Amino acid sequence: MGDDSGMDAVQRRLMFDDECILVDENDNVVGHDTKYNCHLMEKIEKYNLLHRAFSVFLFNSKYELLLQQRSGTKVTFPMVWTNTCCSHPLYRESELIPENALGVRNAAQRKLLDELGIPAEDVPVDQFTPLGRMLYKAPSDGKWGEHELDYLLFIVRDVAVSPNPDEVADIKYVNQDELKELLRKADAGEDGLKLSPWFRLVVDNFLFKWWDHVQKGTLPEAIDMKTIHKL
Ligand code: DMA
Ligand code: MN
Repeated sequence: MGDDSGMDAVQRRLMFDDECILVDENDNVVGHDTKYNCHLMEKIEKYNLLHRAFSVFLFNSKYELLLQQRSGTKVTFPMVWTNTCCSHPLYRESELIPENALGVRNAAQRKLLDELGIPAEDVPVDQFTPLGRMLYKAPSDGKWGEHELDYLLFIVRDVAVSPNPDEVADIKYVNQDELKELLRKADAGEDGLKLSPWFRLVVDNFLFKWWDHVQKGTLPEAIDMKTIHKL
């Protein structure tokens, strides 16, 4: 199993307390396992472990997207810039509710508070729009990585933010041009700037066209919860 003695105590606790939902490639629930096991590349490869996840994209009323830089203590993908908030719905009744992805939306509300200090009343669960699902695999370092079926959730709200330093090193709101500049810098390796692989997949496949829908008020036209995009 290797040595986890360098692992941050807060992140270690989450690795064993959080019970992720295992799914098949069609998003049927097939079981559950610890966050620890679900993110070990060795187990992912050996048992083809795939778990359910979500990625929130929160826009303010100026249609700027809130980004976060993950804390240096995260076990997977420390210090990379990514979308507003990502995590996993847990294997518990309130986060397994399938109707219009309510379980995932409940989990999103929980983690926006935990990671960014956004009060639940600022992000009512009925304000999230589930837009689509993507399946991807991404190694972090040699030992850890992701293999997820990821629900992509948009929400447009002005919110109070107070980042939790155990989770988040920095935040910023960007407009489309500012994000394009960040992408350019990341591609050029400038300023040591790194982006998460899942954020990059969303950027390259969906983000700008969905963002245009946000700005035009036509977001419902972009919803496709039938397809699971294998990326
Ligand atoms: C996992 O995010 C989910 C995705 C979409 C990568 P994470 O590593 O930030 O999870 P957590 O916040 O639970 O550690
Ligand atoms: Mn994961």
